[in-house]
Amino acid sequence: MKLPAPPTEKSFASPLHHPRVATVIGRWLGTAVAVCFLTGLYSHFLQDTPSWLPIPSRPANLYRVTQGLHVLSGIVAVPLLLAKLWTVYPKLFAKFDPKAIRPALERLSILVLVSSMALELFIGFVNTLQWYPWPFPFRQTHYALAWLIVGALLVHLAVKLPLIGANWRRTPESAPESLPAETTGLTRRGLFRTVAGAATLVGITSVGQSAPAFGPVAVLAPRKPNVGPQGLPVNRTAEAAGVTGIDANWRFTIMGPRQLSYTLEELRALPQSRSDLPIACVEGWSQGARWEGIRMRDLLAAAGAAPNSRVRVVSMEKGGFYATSELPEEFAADPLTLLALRLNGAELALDHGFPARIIAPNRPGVLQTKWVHSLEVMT
Ligand SMILES: Nc1nc2c(c(=O)[nH]1)N[C@H]1C(S)=C(S)[C@@H](COP(=O)(O)O)O[C@H]1N2
Ligand SMILES: [Mo]
Repeated sequence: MKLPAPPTEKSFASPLHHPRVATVIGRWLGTAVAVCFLTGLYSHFLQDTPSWLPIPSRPANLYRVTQGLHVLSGIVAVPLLLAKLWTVYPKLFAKFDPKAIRPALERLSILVLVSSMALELFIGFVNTLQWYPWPFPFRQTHYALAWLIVGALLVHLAVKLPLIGANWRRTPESAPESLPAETTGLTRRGLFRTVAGAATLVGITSVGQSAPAFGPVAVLAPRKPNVGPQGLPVNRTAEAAGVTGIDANWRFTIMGPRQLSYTLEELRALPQSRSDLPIACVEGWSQGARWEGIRMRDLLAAAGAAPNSRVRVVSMEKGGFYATSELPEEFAADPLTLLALRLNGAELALDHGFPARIIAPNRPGVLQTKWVHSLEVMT
């Protein structure tokens, strides 16, 4: 019996596989990847600040916007990546000479690009579901993969530059819109609308986790930002963190030029300030809230430290990544930064960090340490 001949690139005659289509969808995907990469870098540097990079504490809502965009662009990139792969998959059947170096390197770079991007989008999405089913540290892996993607993408763009240039603008040969919708029954315009529509739909139904106006249609958003005690979600409960509350011996301490110790009653008796600031979680959800407590700079002044001191914040939580955090100079000095005792008009719920937590402007939620019991002045 004779087997039918295997398909070749020419077997896929639909104009939907034309380089012009790959160029158009590639531009959309490239835009999503660029937004995702830059906002991701920003988030990474806020959490792991190199000493040469001073990050300002304002605008107060900046991180809420950048991280909302990060998760949004990552989600939107999924249908765009699938569409891009579908457009170019006939290339898999192109004749391939295993001895020729250049095409082999080209294919290798595409293999690295596609697999690292698929993995990056997958672990990022799984992270928004608060699910960490792998043994490696998420943030470092996500960051390393991002650079791998950027490198492979630059190689890919350089290799394809002539083809991209030839198809950047619509020309009679590149966009023969009059061609019948041959094999697929879909015109190019139809394909573009379908892909743009799918990307918009997943975007609109998930962005509500950080943009309240889209809350009612946020069916894809894993978190509803207004659901939780005191109108604010909880990422890690006190129980999960092994924190049970306080007893009469509890003291809040500051280790600075002067060592201070306060009971909760004494903290409540200090001058209180109010800050309207969001919790903006790296996982994409964010929610604004009203916080009341003592300004960090006032606490530092009481301890005899400069208002722009670096401060180590220590939680009652034992161990784990979030048990301590560091306030860089600008964040400690910002008048909006509080040791918060109250949230939305009531004493902090235990799950929100009772008796005291940090709230500061323009910061990832992971650094808004809960159940704080001491501050250490570092400079
Ligand atoms: N000690 C401690 N603080 C913590 C956490 C934690 O696990 N332990 N989680 C952080 C994260 S990831 C977020 S998003 C915010 C959420 O604050 P909320 O639970 O009050 O909304 O708290 C932060 N503070
Ligand atoms: Mo978070």
